Amino acid sequence: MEALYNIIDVDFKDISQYPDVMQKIWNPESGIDGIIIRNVLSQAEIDSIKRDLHKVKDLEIRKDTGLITCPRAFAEIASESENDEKKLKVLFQEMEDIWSRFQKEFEVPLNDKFKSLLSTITGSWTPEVPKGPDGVGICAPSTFKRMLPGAGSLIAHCGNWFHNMWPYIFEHMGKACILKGQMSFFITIQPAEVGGELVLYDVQWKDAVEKVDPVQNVLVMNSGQIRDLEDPIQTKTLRLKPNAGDLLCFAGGRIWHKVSLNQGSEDRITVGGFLTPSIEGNKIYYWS
Ligand SMILES: O=C(O)CCC(=O)C(=O)O
Ligand SMILES: [Fe+2]
Repeated sequence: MEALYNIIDVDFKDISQYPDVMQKIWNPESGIDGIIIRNVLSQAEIDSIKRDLHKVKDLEIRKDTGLITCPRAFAEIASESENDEKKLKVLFQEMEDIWSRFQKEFEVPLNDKFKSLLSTITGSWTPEVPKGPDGVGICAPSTFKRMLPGAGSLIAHCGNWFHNMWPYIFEHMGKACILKGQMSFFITIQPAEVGGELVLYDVQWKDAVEKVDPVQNVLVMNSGQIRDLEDPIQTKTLRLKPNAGDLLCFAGGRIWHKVSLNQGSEDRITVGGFLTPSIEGNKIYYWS
């Protein structure tokens, strides 16, 4: 049976075979939907990151009963800014300060790491972190997500679906980058022992742009049909579960996806964000 999506699986030492794979993932016609790059972090680096995470506990934001982000991610900035430019600037400025603290607290230089990792696969695009309005502050280059045992999961969504949810902040982002078709990237720091899989559905943004309601995993197809994503008869899935130290990039803007419940006894921990090409076509912004 043909695989639902084409996700390249490669060890970091062989990454030179895919110098512009991000440009391909971005292009829905290329036939490539994602890449798992194995072993971008060593066990020693993972252990070090896990240790250092304890130093930034005060920057954790609890999103719901099962999900903690650190530091605050884009969605929180969007809701806290209350569509006010002054508040947005304050939040982005605060993020710049938070990130200089991150650089100090983490022995592994997370931002440099992502920048250099991404630049091996982005071809002519140079990775860069987006700035706030009028160049004030920065977006977080990446954030940690902690999904708690027995409670952590993500409902079905795709990146494009978020753009209408927070029109104000995305209007700002849209001045610098092409939002539609944004991509997702993350390194797994600690996979769930059981569950906690990234589940890609066989439905894309071109097929469906609406859910019956925000919390149920049920889509209203463009044809008007209702599609239950949890019903295996109606919906095929591709389930991915990278190991600790693996980087995954995928077309999360256009592919509907979820994270299944963490059924293990420890946290599922990842660090990552989104990727959007600049309007001029020479950069790729990474942010979370
Ligand atoms: O943590 C994950 O597996 C995926 C998170 C997500 O939804 C994304 O990266 O777009
Ligand atoms: Fe996502």
